[in-house]
Amino acid sequence: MAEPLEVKSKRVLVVGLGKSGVASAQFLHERGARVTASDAKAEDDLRADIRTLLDLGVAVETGGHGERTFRQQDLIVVSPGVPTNVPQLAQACAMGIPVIGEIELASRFLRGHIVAITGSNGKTTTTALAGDVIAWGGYESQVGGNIGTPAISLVPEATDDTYNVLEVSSFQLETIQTFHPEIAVVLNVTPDHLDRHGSFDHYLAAKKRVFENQTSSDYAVLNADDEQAARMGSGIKAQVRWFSRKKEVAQGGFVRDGRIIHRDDSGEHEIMPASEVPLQGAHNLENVLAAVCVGMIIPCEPHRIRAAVKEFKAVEHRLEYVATINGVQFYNDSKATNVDATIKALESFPGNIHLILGGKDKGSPYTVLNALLQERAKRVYTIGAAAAKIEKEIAGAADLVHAETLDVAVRRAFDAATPGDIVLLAPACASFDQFESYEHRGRVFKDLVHALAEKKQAISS
Ligand code: UMA
Repeated sequence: MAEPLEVKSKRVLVVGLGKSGVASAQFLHERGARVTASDAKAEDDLRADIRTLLDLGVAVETGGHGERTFRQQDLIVVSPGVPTNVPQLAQACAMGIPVIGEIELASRFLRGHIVAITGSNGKTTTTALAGDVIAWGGYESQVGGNIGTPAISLVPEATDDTYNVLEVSSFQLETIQTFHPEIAVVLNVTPDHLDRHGSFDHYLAAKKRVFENQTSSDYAVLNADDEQAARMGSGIKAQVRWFSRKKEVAQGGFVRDGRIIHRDDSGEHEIMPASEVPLQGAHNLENVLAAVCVGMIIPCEPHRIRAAVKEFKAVEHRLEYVATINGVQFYNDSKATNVDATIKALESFPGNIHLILGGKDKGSPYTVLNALLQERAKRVYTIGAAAAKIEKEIAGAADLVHAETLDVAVRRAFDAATPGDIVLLAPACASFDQFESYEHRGRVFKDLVHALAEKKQAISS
C-alpha cells in the first residue's frame, strides 16, 4: 500500500463534480479535510449531483473555476475529465500546490492489492472478468475505476486481503504520483483521445505511466500481438507475462490447438478450450487471455479460472446482444468510442452489417475503417456532430445514410435490413454531443430497439 496521505484539516480543492469529484469530495470531508469543490458547469446543471455535498457543508463553486479558489489550497484533486492544462490548474501547479487525480487519491487509502488494467479497448471487459476470476479463485475482490465506480468509493470495503481491480484510463494515469499496481495490464494502444492528449505519443506516454512505480516483485501483463503493448516489455522493472492469441509465449497465456494454455516457471497448465469462451470476437479472446494471466499470477486454480470465464456475461454496452426482430439482430457496442473499437466490432461479424457511426469526434481518422466497411457493411448510418467528417472520409466504402439522430438511424437500419442482417451501434466517437455518456447512448439504443420489437409484435398479433 502507498504512503497514506494526511488530509485532516488540510484545504483540499476537488475539481470537476461528476462521479469522481462528488465521491472524492465526500470522502475527503469524512476524513476531516476542509473541502471546496469547483465545476465549470452552472449550478442548475449540477444540482442533483451536488445536493449531498451542499448538505454536508462543502463549499461549492459553480459556473467556472476561480483563480483564487485554486491558489488557496494545500492539495488539489482533479477529476479524470478535467484536462491538466486548464489555466487555473496549471497556475496552481506552477505555484507548487500538489495536484493529483482521483485514482492517485484512492490508491493512497486503498488497503490490499491493486490490479490495474489499461489499454485503448477491452479494458472494461477485462477488468470485470479479472475481478470475477479473482473472486472465483477464492479471494476478496472488488472492481472500480474507469469502469464506472470511482476507485475512491472502494476504500470503505477494502481490507488488507482485497484485490482492488481497477480499470485505469490515460486521463487517470496523467495525474498519478505514487500509484503502484502489483499487476499492471496493457491490452493494446491505438489512437484515442487525441483531442485531449494532443498527439499519439502523449497518449502512449500516459498509458506507460501505469508501470512507473512498479518494482521487480510486481508483474506487467502485456499483449504480444499488439505493437505498442509489446514494445512496453523492455525498460520496465516488473516481471513480464505475455499473452497472445497468435503465437506461443515463453511466460504467459496463449492458444494451442484450440485450447487456452498458461505457461510459467511452474510449467504448463491447460485452462480451457477456447470454444468455451462465451464472448464474441477475437479481441475478447485477448481479454480472456489477459484475465487468465492475472488469475495465474495471483494464483487462482486453473479450473476456477475456467469456471469464471465460462460464467462471464458480456459487459453492458460492449458488443451486447439486444434483440432479434424479424430475423434482424441488434447489438449495442456504445462503448466503442474510438475507431479501433469499431474495427474490433466489425471484425466480430462476418458481414451484412448495418453500422451506426458518429457522435463527438476525437481527432482520429475514420479512413482506417474503409477496408472492413467494404468487406462487411451493407450500409452506414451517420449521427451526431462528427457525421460530416465521417461521411467525407468513408465515402465510397459503403452506402451512406445521413440519419442525424440515433432514433432515425435505428428505424432506417431496420427498414433496410433483411433477415440474417446485423444492426450494430459501434459509433467510433464519444457520446457527449447528443448524450450524457456512452451508457446513456447505449440505453437509448436499447430502448429504441425494444420499442421497435413491441411495435412489430403488436402488428403481427
Ligand atoms: N469539468 C470541469 N472543468 C473542466 C472540465 C470538466 O469542471 O475543465 C467538470 C464537468 O463540468 C463535469 C465534471 O468535470 O461536471 C466531469 O468530470 P469527469 O468527466 O471526470 O466525470 P466523472 O463522472 O467523474 O467520470 C470519470 C470518467 N470520465 C472521464 O474520464 C471523461 C469515467 O469514465 C469514469 O467511469 C468515472 O470517472 C469513474 O471513475 C468514462 C469515460 O468516458 C466512462 N472514460 C474515458 C474512456 O473510457 O474512454 C477515458
